[in-house]
Amino acid sequence: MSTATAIAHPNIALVKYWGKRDSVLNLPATGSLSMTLDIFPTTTTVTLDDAAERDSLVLNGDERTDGPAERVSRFLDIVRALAGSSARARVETVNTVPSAAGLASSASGFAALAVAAAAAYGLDLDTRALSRLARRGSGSASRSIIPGFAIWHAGEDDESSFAEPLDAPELAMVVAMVEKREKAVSSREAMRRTVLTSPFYPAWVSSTAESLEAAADASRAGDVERLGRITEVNALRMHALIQSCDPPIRYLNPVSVEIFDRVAALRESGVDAWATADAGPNVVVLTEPDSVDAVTAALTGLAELAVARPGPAAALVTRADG
Ligand code: 2P0
Repeated sequence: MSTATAIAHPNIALVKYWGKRDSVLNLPATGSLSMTLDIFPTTTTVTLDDAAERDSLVLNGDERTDGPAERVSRFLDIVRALAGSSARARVETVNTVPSAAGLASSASGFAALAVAAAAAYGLDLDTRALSRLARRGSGSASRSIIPGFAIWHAGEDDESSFAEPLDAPELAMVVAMVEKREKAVSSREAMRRTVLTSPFYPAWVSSTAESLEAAADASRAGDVERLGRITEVNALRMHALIQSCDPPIRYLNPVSVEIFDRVAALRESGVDAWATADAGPNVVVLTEPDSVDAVTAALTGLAELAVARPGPAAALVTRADG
């Protein structure tokens, strides 16, 4: 039985993906820009089983038959179609990122699954094809295929929507884990609701496309300050957009807001630091490596903290034919 194991890391977007143009192909309304982290890896093993009638999923030691298992099985259907195979698979995955807390476990999860499943089914995919494949599982996973900084091009179609590396200055992130509980509304549902109900959505799409251009230029030029400013503005615009849904959704809680305030105060005192947050209450502070200690000192007592630097590409660890 063919088996393969892969490791991938989560990523945090500086310019966010929020809204789809095509939910079958997972094509985003706009491109996005992120840093893949060197912490919280996901390790996934895919083992083909010719005798099995259905796919199976063991997630963090628990056999699952609910939503996550169905989502993995639908993803494997895409891999099987590419490989011309009908073999079912057993997927065992261990996430070290706190699951479903807005810390992008689906990004590392589907990036690791894409790499492991492609290898187990005998596909020889280059980085671009792996990024496109990971995108089908979860949009943000397209970026976790790439090491360090990545830009995910919105593209026109399946072929042109992929992530690739982007030159960037030396940066670090301080992850403030405000809450590890499962969020009330999934990103997927919240995105759908945003597109359907927010009157601000068209403005979000046009302004984010502009922010992406500006952020990519700033990143290539090594302009930390400009990149940081765009990051914080884009995050708060995304949260304002999400709050403008009907019924409304609010991911930031009072502790999250307090962290944004402390980061603003740090900037007043001359420290280069900017806050961002995904679809949850956790806040991530973008800063320079030399300022990590000042940021952690400012946030101590508010949340559990973890320091991240740019991380590696999603990678195959082992592969064996049985
Ligand atoms: C991002 N997020 O750019 C944005 C910011 C959360 C907030 O991508 O439906 O899990 O699987 O494509 O990638 C979370 O959404 O959504 C996300 P799907 P995904 O990181």
